[in-house]
Amino acid sequence: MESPSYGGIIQKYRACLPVGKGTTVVSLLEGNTPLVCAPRLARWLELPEDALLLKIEGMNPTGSFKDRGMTVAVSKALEAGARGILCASTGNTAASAAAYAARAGLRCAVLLPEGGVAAGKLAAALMHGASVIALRGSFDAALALAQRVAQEDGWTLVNSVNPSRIQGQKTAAFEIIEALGRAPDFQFMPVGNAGNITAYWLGYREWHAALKKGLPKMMGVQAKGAAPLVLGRPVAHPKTVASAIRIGRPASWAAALKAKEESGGMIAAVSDAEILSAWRRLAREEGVFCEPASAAGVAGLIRFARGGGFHRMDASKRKALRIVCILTGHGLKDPDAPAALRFRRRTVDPDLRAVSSALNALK
Ligand code: AN7
Repeated sequence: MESPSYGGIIQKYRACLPVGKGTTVVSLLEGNTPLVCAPRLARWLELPEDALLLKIEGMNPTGSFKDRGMTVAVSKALEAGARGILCASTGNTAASAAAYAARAGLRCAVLLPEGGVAAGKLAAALMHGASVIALRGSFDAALALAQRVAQEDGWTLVNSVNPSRIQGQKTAAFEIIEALGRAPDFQFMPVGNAGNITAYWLGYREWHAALKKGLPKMMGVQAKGAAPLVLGRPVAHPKTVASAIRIGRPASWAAALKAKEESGGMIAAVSDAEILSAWRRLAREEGVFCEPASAAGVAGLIRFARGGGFHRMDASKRKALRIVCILTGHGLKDPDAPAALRFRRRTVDPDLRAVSSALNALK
């Protein structure tokens, strides 16, 4: 059934995507996500109030940006008569693959780093009927194995090394351009396996090639304990509170560096403390609950702004400044993560005085 209004990213951007008349579109109406301003954060960073925008990719059907690429990858897999789809994942790719496979009537298998996947992501993969295999090893080991299984056993790999994934994901850049009427000046985003930064840069460049207008500086952000692109070498045992980007050997390594260099951007690392602080600030002051990995991009922005990164700009440019932060996944994906912030709460008897005194104590 065709949706009467918005029909997902393939319907909207068909002309720019590798789909044909023979492709049966597998969609959950992904994309069309909000671009929300963050005036308090902007003010705190001494930026113009309307300078800062959050692209809420957690509003996609399975709660992360992965759905944009997955609709294309699964539609193509179906068209090709695939036996099933397979991925390695820190969680969001698995949840997305499982949902789109369910919709397509395809089998789905996911290889996950044992103990390294947030509860909401694992729950989704299981609910959608995926075959879940926990691997005693890292995401990087899981991806290497998934690539071999795909080659030898004929599964279609739907990690972002699958070019259809990148094609679908690039549509987020088109949406940002449509919302702003131009590309932003800066885009901050978390980087794990580096598919997303590769896809955005592709989207922005395609638009630029057609219209010859400006391009954003691509500002990729990794967690300090999982920052191979900053260190210039793979990290054997990546560590960070942000489980989604606990990745030591990004598959799209070269493409991420290319995006950084061609755009005049940077790839930086932030500490777990900076990630948690940015994460809490977004939730408390802007009402936006993303997952910790998503807050890494915002932590990178905070570090850049406080280091005077926007000071060297002339006044008129500064006034029109547009900075977009990509919030890649929803906060509810990882309900255990807030424990790291040690919130206070009280348990009391159902009694008016007990509740009043608890309210006072929590002030
Ligand atoms: C919330 O699901 O790699 O740099 O297997 O879930 O394109 O890898 C997730 C990555 C950022 C990093 N934010 O994006 C997976 C997986 C969130 C994520 C990233 C991920 P890439």
